[in-house]
Amino acid sequence: MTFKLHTTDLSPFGQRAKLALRAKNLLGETELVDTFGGTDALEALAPMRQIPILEHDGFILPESQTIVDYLDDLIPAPALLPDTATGRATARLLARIADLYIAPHFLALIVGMREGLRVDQIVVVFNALNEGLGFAEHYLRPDQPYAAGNGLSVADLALAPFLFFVPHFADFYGVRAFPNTPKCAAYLRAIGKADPIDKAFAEMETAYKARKAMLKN
Ligand SMILES: N[C@@H](CCC(=O)N[C@@H](CS)C(=O)NCC(=O)O)C(=O)O
Repeated sequence: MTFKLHTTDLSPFGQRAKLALRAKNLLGETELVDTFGGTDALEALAPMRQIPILEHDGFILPESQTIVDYLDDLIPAPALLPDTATGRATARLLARIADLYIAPHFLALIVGMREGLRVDQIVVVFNALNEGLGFAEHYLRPDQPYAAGNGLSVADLALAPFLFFVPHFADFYGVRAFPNTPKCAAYLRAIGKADPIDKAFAEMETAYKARKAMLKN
């Protein structure tokens, strides 16, 4: 089996797909194409022109969650969904909360790193982000390293890469991280030590530092 993943280390969507390849032990047989989104080369693969895009034996698949689900169908073990119906539903719900209520606010913060944001804009974006984090907070359990079930699941693959950025962006914009979501903060600390999330976080840390250094010049 050969895989090709178009992605870049800084992208939380890309890391979600890459984490699925790591979890399934497929990274060794994956060609990684380091690219940002929005290029003509990507449009030739998928009309959304966004990363990540997975290629597998001629099948071309965009959309991070769809890629995760595809890999979980293709290689069933280790499963990326818990055993029980409620556990599976909770994992899917948390991944959906990440996509619908957390991810959208990151674009403004990423663009703002380059172009700057006024204080009132920073307040609006972080209020919205904190509301989205509050939705995840409601479903996270205290004292559990994983977001749903007893092991790594689609919930961790979706949530952790976004939560990674929360303290970094809070630091960058001079606001408090997780002001009303202590379970999200504790979850981030715990999941960041779990394999293979630790490897994704190490890559993201390096890529984030490089981005900040580039913006300074
Ligand atoms: N819903 C998509 C979102 C992917 C996405 O927004 N990717 C960004 C990079 S983090 C991108 O490629 N942006 C370029 C563009 O939209 O032109 C997914 O889950 O894969």
